[in-house]
Amino acid sequence: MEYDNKKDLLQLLSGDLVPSFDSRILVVGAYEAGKTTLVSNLIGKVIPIERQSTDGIDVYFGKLLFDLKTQKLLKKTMGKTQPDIPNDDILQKLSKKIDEFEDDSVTDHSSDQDVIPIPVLDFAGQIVYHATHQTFITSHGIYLITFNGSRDALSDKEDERRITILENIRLWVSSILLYSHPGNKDYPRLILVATHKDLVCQKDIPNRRSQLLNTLSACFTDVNVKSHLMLQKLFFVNALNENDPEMEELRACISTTITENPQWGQRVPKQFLILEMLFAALVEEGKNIISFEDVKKLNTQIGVKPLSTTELELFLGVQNICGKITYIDDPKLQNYIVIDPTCLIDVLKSIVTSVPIIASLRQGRLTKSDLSNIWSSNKFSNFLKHKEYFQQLLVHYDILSEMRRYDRENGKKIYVDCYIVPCMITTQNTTTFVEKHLTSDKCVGFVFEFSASDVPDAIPCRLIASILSIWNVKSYENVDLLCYGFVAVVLDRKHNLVVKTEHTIAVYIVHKDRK
Ligand SMILES: Nc1nc2c(ncn2[C@@H]2O[C@H](COP(=O)(O)OP(=O)(O)OP(=O)(O)O)[C@@H](O)[C@H]2O)c(=O)[nH]1
Ligand SMILES: [Mg+2]
Repeated sequence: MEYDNKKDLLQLLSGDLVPSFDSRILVVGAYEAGKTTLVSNLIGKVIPIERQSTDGIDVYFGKLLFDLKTQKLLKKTMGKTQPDIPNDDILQKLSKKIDEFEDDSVTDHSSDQDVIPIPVLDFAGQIVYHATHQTFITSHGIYLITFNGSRDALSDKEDERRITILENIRLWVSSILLYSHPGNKDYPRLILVATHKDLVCQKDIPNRRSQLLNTLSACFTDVNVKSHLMLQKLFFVNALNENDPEMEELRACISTTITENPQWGQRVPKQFLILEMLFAALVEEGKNIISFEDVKKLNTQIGVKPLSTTELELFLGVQNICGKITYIDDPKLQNYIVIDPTCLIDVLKSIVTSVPIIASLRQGRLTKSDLSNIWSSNKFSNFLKHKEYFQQLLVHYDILSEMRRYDRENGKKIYVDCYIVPCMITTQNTTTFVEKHLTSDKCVGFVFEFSASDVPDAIPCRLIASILSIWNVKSYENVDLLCYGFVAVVLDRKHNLVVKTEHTIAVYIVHKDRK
């Protein structure tokens, strides 16, 4: 099978190739750091005056335009037409478009094709979304790690979890490098952007900038991290001011970084580009999920030689790695493809926004019927149509943990009507369990420390999800020991398993009365 795949790939790559210009900008950082304001300024959109917290993720697809001739980002995007994909005859027109594209040399295009749309993803700073952000992290992205530069990076807490600005930056750096699996020593590129320059006295700005840079340089000393992180310069902007010269410098820096990406201008099979554009056209029409069977049908209508099924799977796999679609090669999930990347966030949003109605969610519990109820509202009816798929997808990403329980007698699976949602747990452990039972004469434990970085949020959630899928939560002093960063489960009559996640991950096996 592997041999066949390789052969298919080689054959595919010797065929009709066209250059692909693909990049994305991801703006991350703590809650209220100024991400949305920065993005509006970057893309030339009206800068919001009224503060509105970002809910989930805002994706401005194609809003930032890159001019291939000047190799620069265009400042104002208003008035410039987006490459427009017509609804009728989509296939024919797309394939014609690709033909034209292929005939031109890279530097000599006719007007409209000079401009490549670059998606800008504006992430929500709230903790609850961190667990899903991993699905958007790709190795060919440019990340703007944003923070409020007017505050003290070492001591000012800027987050619901009350961690410092520096700790928040460290968390983002480690998550990005962990999830993007960098195959290249420079990419992804991480650029640090401090906002709120206007709140610092003019004469103190140079001092403040070098102070921040020193703090950051002292924090990131690992060579493998430093090669991705731009530490020689700190952009310090007033994100509210569209004429801030440093905004222009930031734009220029992003332009250069885009072209330095080894994948920029890489040649790909023509069919890949046609199918990709076709997906984009379907998203514009409001579709966010399609079946594998439908993709197969589309593939036969692209006007050029269709891809074989293996090649099609390869294409979908590549698109998934790039974060453009969700295609999971798992028997329970492979029949559908989510073509709109914001869809997963909307699924999570559907759960998050239900907290006031479903109180048990604060303890991380959600019944299957509650989930169906949430999705029966008009807003989320699309998820109800593909209920099985989306439930499985949430389980796959460890957002939902399925409790797998089996009958002792016949080994058959028992139906459990409840999911656990680890990332939603907010209750704190107020019991005396830790003092009384996590003591050296009753337990053995080991602690995982992550060298060079902190523990990304999704890892403890994943660990807790898999533990809960197997064992039952321990009840102690009439309280379930399932709290934020702390869970205890019953292994057998004498033993409990405890997991504590703070800056490290600690796992303990606790005996009822002795070691
Ligand atoms: N004075 C000043 N205010 C800023 C600057 N950047 C952002 N703000 C303000 O800070 C507040 C938060 O900005 P947002 O852009 O919404 O922050 P965010 O990071 O997108 O917040 P979330 O989406 O909730 O995580 C808003 O009231 C902005 O007007 C800046 O450079 N200077
Ligand atoms: Mg925002």
